[in-house]
Amino acid sequence: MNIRTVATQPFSDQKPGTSGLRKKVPVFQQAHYLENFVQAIFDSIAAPKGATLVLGGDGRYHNRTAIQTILKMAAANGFSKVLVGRGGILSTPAASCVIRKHKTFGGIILSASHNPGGPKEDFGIKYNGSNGGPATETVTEAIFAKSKTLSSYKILDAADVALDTLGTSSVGDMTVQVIDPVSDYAELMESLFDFGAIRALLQGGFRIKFDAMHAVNGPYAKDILEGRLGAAPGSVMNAVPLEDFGGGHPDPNLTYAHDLVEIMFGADAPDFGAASDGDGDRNMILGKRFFVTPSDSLALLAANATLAPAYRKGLAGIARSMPTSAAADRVAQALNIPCYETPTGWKFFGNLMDAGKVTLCGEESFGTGSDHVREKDGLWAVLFWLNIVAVRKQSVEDIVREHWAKYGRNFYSRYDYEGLPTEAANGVMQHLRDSFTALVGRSFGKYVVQMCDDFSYIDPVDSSISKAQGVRLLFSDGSRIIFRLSGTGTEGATLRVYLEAFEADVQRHPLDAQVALAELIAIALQVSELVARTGRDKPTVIT
Ligand code: G16
Repeated sequence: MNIRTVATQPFSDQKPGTSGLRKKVPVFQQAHYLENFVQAIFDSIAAPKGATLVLGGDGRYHNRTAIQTILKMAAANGFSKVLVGRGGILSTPAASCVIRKHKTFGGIILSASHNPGGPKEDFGIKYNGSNGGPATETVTEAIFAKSKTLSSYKILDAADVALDTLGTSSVGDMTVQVIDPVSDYAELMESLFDFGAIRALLQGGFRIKFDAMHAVNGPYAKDILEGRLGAAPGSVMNAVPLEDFGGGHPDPNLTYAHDLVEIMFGADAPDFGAASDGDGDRNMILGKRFFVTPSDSLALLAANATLAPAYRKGLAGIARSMPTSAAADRVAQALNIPCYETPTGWKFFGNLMDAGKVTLCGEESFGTGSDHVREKDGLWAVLFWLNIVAVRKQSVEDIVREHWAKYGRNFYSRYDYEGLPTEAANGVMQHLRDSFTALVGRSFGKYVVQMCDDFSYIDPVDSSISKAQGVRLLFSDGSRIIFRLSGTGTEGATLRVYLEAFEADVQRHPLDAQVALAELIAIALQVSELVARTGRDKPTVIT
């Protein structure tokens, strides 16, 4: 066994973003780049000798190469066992499930989530701790600090491991166990939802379409939806994970999941449609010619939670990220349970779930999940919806409309300006911060600015403080405009503008969110000087 200590120059650009380190593939292909970051992880987490690690990714380009490197480094760094998904595949929620079920020390997930894949596209890596959730701020900071000062890393000279057959092999003294990436996760889903009721729904002619977008959830959806639940063959489309996601952008929204959107808004639309992203943690829910916003989806799941076996006893609380609409807050109020508002990023929910303060969490960015794992979970959300539909025996649209009639409707939309020059995007944010004093009290037609701030959060569990999490303009009628820079892009900057207006009486209001939000959109553009400062007169994506 030959452990080599290889000299590395430190890298200064390995700061993990909202969800791990994400860069273009050629950046990761630089000599020692991946190795430097992996060593920084191993040095920061201080795993005891003999610890077990989980390893897998969304199957994108560079996944297999990176897995071989990480296995050899894990062996050189004293791990005794690594559980790897067959073919190097593990969806993000499945990795979280495996870490928890097998009580491992932690896991490494290789993914750039919803970003495109391929030789010139994105790759990513993140560390999840023993609770199955993304590394906390403290661990993330430690990894970044290490990555800037390392002078060497440890790696074992060994042959590559066969990843495509189940079973065990060795890398030096370390055991590598290739596991079925789906089975632990599928069993967990069966324990949460009423599979009998969903099966009966599907047998009764309820037609579904799930777009796996040639990403990681294909095998999971095939096994669970078509296999265990008996959905018609072909209900799962784009089911084979491809290294470049078939050239698509594996982000389940109305723009990028256009194949599915065409089907669901077409003449022969199925009753239910859904999609998930590159690593399987995001979801989009559609009814027949009907889109459910992620914010509404969270509120709906919370309001109907007791219809699913796992949540029959009710919810401890709900958490949503700050830009997510307040629809869930209204449900929490009705249920008399707490609702927490956190910064964007799933890691903020982990503490709340570990402390038993919340059961359901959700984000406007197509992420919903619960304390069954510590990641958001795309297929889980789909099964939850199917469980609710199976019990209520109503269409998705009817369920949502009844919800609005009861709780009122939070009209919601997000405008994304992708690939902006970083300086221009920062300029918009700074201009807004400089305008706070002038804005407070100002009227724009019926909208009066009541408060402006840059959101900051004190974690109720560990008291850590996260500052500058997004500029908020709060209006006296509860409407909101939020400006925030994305933490997941790899090219330039992405500026997101989130718009929300509450309407208690849905009968009185136009049904189209863009119509309902037109005035707020105009205000957002006016106060931010976005068009002049960025040269963009249109967003790249509207959801
Ligand atoms: C990641 C985090 C999410 C967060 C999202 C925000 O998602 O896991 O919790 O909502 O980033 O993205 P942005 O900073 O671009 O608005 P994912 O699916 O990329 O892991």
